[in-house]
Amino acid sequence: MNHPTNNAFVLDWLNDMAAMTQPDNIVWIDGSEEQAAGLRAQALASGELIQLNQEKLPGCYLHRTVQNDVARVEGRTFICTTKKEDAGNINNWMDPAECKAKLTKLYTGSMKGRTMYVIPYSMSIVGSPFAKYGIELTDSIYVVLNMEIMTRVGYNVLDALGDSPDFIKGLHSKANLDESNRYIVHFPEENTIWSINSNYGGNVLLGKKCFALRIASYLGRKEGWMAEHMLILGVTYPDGQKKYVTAAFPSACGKTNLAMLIPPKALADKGYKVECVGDDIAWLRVGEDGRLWAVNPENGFFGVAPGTNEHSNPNALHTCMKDTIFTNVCLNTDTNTVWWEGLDKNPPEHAINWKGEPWDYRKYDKADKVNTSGAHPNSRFTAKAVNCPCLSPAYYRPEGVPVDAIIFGGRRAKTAPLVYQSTSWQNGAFVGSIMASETTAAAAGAVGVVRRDPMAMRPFVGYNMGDYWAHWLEMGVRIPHAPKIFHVNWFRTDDEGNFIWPGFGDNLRVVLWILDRCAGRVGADITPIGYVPKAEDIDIEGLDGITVDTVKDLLTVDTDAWLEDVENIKAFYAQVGERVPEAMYDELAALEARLRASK
Ligand code: OXD
Ligand code: MN
Repeated sequence: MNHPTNNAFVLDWLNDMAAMTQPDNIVWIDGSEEQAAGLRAQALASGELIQLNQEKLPGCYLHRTVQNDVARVEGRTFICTTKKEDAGNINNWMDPAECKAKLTKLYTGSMKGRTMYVIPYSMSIVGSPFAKYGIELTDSIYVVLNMEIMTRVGYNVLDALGDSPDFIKGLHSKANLDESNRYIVHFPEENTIWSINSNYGGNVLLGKKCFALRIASYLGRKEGWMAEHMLILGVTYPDGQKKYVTAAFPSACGKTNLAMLIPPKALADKGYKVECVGDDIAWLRVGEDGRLWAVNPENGFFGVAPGTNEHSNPNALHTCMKDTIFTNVCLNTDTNTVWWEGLDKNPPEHAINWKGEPWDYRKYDKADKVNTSGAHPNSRFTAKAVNCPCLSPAYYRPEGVPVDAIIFGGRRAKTAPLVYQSTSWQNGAFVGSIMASETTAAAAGAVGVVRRDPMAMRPFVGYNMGDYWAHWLEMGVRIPHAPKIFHVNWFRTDDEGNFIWPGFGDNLRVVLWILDRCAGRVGADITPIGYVPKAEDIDIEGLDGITVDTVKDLLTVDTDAWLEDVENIKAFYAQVGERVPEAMYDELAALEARLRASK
């Protein structure tokens, strides 16, 4: 067979993987629209894709996964380093040789009767100093078509790679989608990812979580840069000045919404504009100017559909109105269009739910969403970045954007104030390490169950969490003009459990305070946890129902709640284990001492 590359490392590996999986054919993916159209036609014929109304949703398709394969599977995700302690206590670990032996049995013959697709792809712009290359082998057309949206696919990647061994080897097989043999495993020491028995995006689009976070975080530590679970947002001031922030929130806490926000009228009237550079992943490097620079290594958005609407995120809604693959949403059979919970208040009369069954919206029960909703709660859209109305021109810049502020955030009903600023890079890294989200009554029944999710990276660090924190601390020393680090919480509730802060576009008001702090334009009050705004410095012009007193309330620091949190943090640090840097324990002790002194 003719290969589009002579790279011996690529060809030898491909031969080995093909010998194991035994596909009938091997097809190289060249990135052309012509080839993609042929694959779509095959997927339509097999039922893997359903064509949607091409007038209303041009280039859009629907895919349904099997019912037990609808989300990332953290319990079956492994980091296979030679030494267990290098993966750490927060990751699942398997010995690399044992893991390969076990999975080899599952992969053997798994592609018999199928085609193996070879996808050369780039994370970030091909040829740019940030770019890293990968090749994914897969037996899923769905994966090929999604990868063509989410990454930059084509033979130019092979040209850029030349005869180098420096690429990430990804092997994916749907096999027979057997849940009990589903594995997502990473060999960071060998630049290798193996995924089997799933066909759900987060487990199988290997460029995303597997490469751009787990493997890249490992490489970042080795090479002196950072791979983070962060959106990248640009703010343009009325005088034309542009500033950029990155923000890390746990999954499903509104990163895509913040990344694409529309300024509230009062701020839009003053001339503020917002642009999206990325919604999920940032790769960060120190620039020649001594600042931290960020790129979005992806080429599309793999967004959660439910809750996306004209109010929460009109830009995302417009982005997915064309060239989009929807997964596990509800099909309106009258119009052949899609619907999901929270899209609008008009569920379709005639519909097929995410399971592929006729659906009656009258039977919807909030307490049993998975079984009664039209769209699965984790249903998704895979949409092209170029179709986003607020995509930043800086998205196309190989060098990325300079970062003024890093924002951490969680979903905390009471503890965290609307916003606070750390007192130094080290203190900011500590703030990231203690990030947490709480379940609320609305979401899960039990209020106040805290899940610690450091830097929103708990499921995505490709090595020991303690070493990851040490890397954060080291990076602070290496960045002469480091961004300032903040923490936000949009989710404080009143005594009835209602959110106090309006969120969505109005979050820009908080981002502007953050940028004012970075520019030294505004003062703040020091508290035991860090700097908190003076309530009158948050611009609330045009905001209904929110007064300076409401903002004051949102900014209070509840010492007792924080002291309780300190105990929870101690337990988490103990779980992370021996490699927690001393400096983090110093920060924790100092926080506790300040809280006690303030009582
Ligand atoms: C996630 C995602 O789970 O981005 O974080 O899909
Ligand atoms: Mn994510």
